[in-house]
Amino acid sequence: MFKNFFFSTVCGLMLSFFLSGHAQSRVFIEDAYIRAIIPGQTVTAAYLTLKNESLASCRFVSVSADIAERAEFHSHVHVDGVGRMRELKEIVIAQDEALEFRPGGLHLMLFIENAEVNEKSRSVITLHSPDCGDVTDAVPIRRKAVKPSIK
Ligand SMILES: [Cu+2]
Repeated sequence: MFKNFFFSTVCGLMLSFFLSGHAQSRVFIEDAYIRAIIPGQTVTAAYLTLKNESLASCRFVSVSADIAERAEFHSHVHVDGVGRMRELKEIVIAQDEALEFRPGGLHLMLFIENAEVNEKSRSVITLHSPDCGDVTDAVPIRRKAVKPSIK
């Protein structure tokens, strides 16, 4: 009786140890898309959810996309009732948190010289973190808005 209790406790501890070990380095991108470039424009935005299921917070200092010459983290702020974008030099995502990049809020700004990239269907986006490593996803370029934008 006592032995059985002892064994199940040890097994339970070992199981939780393995599960937490497995969760390490789990930082990933979900629900990502890039807004198709409007002809004549040289910028577009990418939206995604960044999830941090690792055992530490992660600081991201830069972003890159293979269709863009340059990419930046942007936030949306209202100054005197006018919406403006601000570049963020870094973003931090705490352990077990999800960070949403959504229209009207935090987003990735992609600076694109060549509008022919619209013929592509995807772009590889990579977020660079000195403490958590690179997080990468092949992100679809969305031609049409899925839902009407709220202004
Ligand atoms: Cu922007």
